Amino acid sequence: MDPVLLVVIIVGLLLVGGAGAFFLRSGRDHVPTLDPTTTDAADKAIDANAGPEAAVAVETEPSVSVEEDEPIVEAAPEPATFRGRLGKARSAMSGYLASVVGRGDANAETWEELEEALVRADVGVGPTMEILEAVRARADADKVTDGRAIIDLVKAELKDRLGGRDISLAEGGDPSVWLFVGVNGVGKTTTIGKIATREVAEGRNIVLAAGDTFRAAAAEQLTMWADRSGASVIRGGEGADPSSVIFDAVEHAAANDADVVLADTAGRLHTKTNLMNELSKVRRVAEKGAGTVTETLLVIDATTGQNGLIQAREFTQAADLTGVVLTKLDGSAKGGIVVAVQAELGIPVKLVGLGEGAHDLIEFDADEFVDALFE
Ligand SMILES: Nc1nc2c(ncn2[C@@H]2O[C@H](COP(=O)(O)OP(=O)(O)O)[C@@H](O)[C@H]2O)c(=O)[nH]1
Ligand SMILES: [Mg+2]
Repeated sequence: MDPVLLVVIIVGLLLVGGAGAFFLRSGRDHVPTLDPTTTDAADKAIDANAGPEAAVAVETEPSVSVEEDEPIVEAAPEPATFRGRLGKARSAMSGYLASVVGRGDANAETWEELEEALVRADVGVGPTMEILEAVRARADADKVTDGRAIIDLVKAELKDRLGGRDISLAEGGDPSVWLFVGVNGVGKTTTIGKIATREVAEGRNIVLAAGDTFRAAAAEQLTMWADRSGASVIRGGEGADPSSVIFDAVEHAAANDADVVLADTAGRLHTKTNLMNELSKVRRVAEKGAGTVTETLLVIDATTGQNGLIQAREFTQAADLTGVVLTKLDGSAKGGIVVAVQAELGIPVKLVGLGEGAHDLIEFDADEFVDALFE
């Protein structure tokens, strides 16, 4: 081969390869990472393995550094909506609903299909029967026979049952303390991070309490969220008494005029008595000083469906719950669990997690939720 041609080919290949590598690299550099190991803040914590006097580390400075010559432009986050994130739940029901609509006038199969649709969405057998009974009565009274109109009655019934609750997060302490409880992995720490992001953006002074002292990684994860949101975090060492960490966080909040302490807890559920003792101790100690516990929120993972309800019953008996945060509704075909949770527990679903990002948390709006589920 002509040596000149060979050189041209080699130079060409090098140029193409170099450009490719450059784009890959710069692309990667702009991807925000959620990996807790990337924060060095965790290393600054003082390890303390004991009692109420346990030393705690205070993190207030975000450890993010931005290089001047290469500004990081983060795209504005797409706000999470029910409509955008409930695709799985919607498709679990859509076949049955289409069949009901396609039939026109209702017959016995219509009611069976509606039942199947609601049970598939994890509304629960009991609530499904109650809802359909009410809808049947309404349809009879109003002489409604068309399938689509009956679906509208189902939607109206669901909205009635789910709506009209106070979903605000109560305050009134100085500081207020919001406790987050629930079994391991449901999304407590992530939810705290999301709420911190929202509250700090509204100009509020927020303190996170790393009350899950069972695993070192839990405090690191919370510290990462504190860094990202601009909240401060109080943490103890691995195995420290959770109550003492929360106590210290309340003290820190009071001394710094903070508005709210968001308290993380471990999701251990050895026995019911154990859980009850632990939660009542946390609450007592949190209120020992200037703080008042104004919310105790149970976090439930929507993908566990009816199993989440079993956990919920345990926690309802162990603590005075004020609300539920239902997480991972984005990845769940079981959106109807909202109905089951409210019917069974009688406490409102206040917030819903629709993803892993900082902005993927929305207030529970019954009308929007039902419309998104049936669209
Ligand atoms: N898709 C999705 N994932 C979530 C949501 N909330 C939490 N997660 C993920 O669930 C996992 C466990 O969350 P974590 O907050 O550590 O749970 P904790 O053990 O209760 O504190 C993590 O991978 C989170 O990113 C949500 O609303 N949607
Ligand atoms: Mg956690």
